[in-house]
Amino acid sequence: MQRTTRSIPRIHIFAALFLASVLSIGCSSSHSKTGGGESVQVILDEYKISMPTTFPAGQTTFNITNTGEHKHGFKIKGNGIEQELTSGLASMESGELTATLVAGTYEVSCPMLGHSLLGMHLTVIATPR
Ligand SMILES: [Cu+2]
Repeated sequence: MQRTTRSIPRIHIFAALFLASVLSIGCSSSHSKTGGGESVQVILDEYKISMPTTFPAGQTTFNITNTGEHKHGFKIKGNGIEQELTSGLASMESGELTATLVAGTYEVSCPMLGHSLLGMHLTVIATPR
């Protein structure tokens, strides 16, 4: 019988790290201050966007991860601002979008065709500092 050395596939390590970060979102504040602004975690899935619905106005970096199986994107619109990820995120891919938000209400959605209608849209509020 042949002896084989079994190594843990890299993907499992990434999955474990990712799960750990998702779990930590659940039990701690999901936005935190970094350098110049606030960072907000966003999870995209079929067909919903999970993120805090209120966060402080100002420079905001959205750290976006697609945990779904399909390609998803991220768009934020409101108060004269309209920004979106330059490309969609494949399954388990992450991206970052930084926007300077004045206090007010914004519409967040997935720009992929039909996804907003399937539930990938959300109203969020940037609160005055
Ligand atoms: Cu989508």
